[in-house]
Amino acid sequence: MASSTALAATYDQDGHVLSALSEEDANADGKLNRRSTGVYTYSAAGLLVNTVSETDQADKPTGEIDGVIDYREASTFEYDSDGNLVRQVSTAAAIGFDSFTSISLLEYDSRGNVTLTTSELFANSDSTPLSRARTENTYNSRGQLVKSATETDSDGQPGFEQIVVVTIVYDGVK
Ligand SMILES: [Ca+2]
Ligand SMILES: [Ca+2]
Repeated sequence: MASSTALAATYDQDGHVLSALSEEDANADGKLNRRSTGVYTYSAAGLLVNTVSETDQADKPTGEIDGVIDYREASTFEYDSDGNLVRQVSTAAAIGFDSFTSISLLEYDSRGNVTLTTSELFANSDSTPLSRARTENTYNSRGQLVKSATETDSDGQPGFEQIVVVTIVYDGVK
């Protein structure tokens, strides 16, 4: 069974993608079974600040889309004065079902290495997260990652129930 996928995109004068289109005809019968669009927005400094993607998808690859969006995802990105990403909020939803929002915060050292990442996942507008994670990174004098400790909480009870620590040793570096 042949399939065809068509891709198209538009760009601004700096080469940033502004919009994207993807169409799929999995059984090459001339009827699309999936159509996705993306829209991208940038700050004056050229940093990506907002994305929205929408998908219209048939029930099966041999089916045909109906023009009604089935899945939508939107993200916003915030940066510090050095242009490092410090906050990302993404919401995804299959239309008619629960939506899920993830909020991630990042902190950096003076070299621009990520020292702390926290993320939380929420269903709908619930104030209590379904799950959350916190990763703390430690670097040596050369700026190489030597330790990464991740705590995760996904049981709905206060407190993190799992901790994973990874340590990395480099030859000849103290
Ligand atoms: Ca088709
Ligand atoms: Ca649809």
